Amino acid sequence: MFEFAVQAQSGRARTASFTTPHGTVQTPMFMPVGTQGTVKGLSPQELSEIGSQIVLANTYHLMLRPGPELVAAHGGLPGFTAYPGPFLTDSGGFQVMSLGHMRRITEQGVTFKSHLDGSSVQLTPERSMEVQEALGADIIMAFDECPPFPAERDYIQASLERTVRWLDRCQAARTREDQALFAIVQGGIHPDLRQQSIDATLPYATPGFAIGGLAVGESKEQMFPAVAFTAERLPANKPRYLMGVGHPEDLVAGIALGVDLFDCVYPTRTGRFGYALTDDGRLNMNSSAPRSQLEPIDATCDCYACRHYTRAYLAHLLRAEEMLAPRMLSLHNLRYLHRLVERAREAVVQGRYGDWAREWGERYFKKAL
Ligand code: PRF
Ligand code: ZN
Repeated sequence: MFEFAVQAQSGRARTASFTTPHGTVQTPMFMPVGTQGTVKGLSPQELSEIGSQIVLANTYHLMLRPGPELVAAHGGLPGFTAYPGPFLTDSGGFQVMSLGHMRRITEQGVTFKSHLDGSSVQLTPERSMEVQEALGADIIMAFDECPPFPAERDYIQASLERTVRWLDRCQAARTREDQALFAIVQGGIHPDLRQQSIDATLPYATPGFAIGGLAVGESKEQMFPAVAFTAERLPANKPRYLMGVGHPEDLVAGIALGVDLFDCVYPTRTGRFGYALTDDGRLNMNSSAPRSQLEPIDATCDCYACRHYTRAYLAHLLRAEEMLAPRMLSLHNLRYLHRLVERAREAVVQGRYGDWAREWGERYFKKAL
């Protein structure tokens, strides 16, 4: 269980399989975000059809509503949601910081006011493990703190040290053997702080490691060196998960640096807003051009929307505010990212990842509109 088997390598990029109780994940992989136990607008059947292999859900939201006991009464997330594959749950700290108000961080944990009813809630490493065990995902995340950007260096250091103490408490508190606990490396964009976080985190020898604390407002020129620095210091025989990153160009660049897993609301959120991802860049379906275009979003895409609908029809649905539009654009965008990682895996197997990535980037950034 939780075996990570690297099949091929091309530069620092690699392709591997990660075995969990609910199925094997072929990496590199993009995880759709199903915060509330649903990828917005899409059924589990649709997710399976487009090649989703693992779905992310959030401890913070599900703990406040409907509560972990109700999910546990369904046998955990697979029974509750009818998505039969693996889940990963995030630990809650990051969502508290972005959604909860009046939060207070102490050594014990985070106290915050619920965004639903304003009630006071405490989340600690122990409570996060308890809730994540009840939710029953195959991969659970350590309870960490992701400082905002920018933050004082001293604060980032104190925070990463606390995150390591919280990891220690997470490992002591958990009771299930059938869930993989992933540790999260912090340290902002400072190489020495990243190093400190890595040095303190690696001894926990968790079955996977996440790169946290990035994509929080820093520039890409600041983010990627930190990804590169961290990824190359993480063990080669464990999956590396870059949290909250998922624009197409970030997947292509992250994979080149040895990242295996990604998640982001981007494909579904931008889809709901009327944007479609393609090899030629992001298409604005709200603009006037698509209204008369009789071709699919992407003639090479095998998603339901591209096999059945013209751009003109989808643009019409969007303008009429029909709910099929955000559904179909979410479906297409997720399929686009799944095909992107499929192509990346293929390029790795062929030993030409660098060339493939360059060719992909040249076209993606050429931009028609
Ligand atoms: N920690 C956790 N979840 C996260 C992050 C983090 O640092 C990020 C950073 N972009 C996204 N989601 N626990
Ligand atoms: Zn499509």
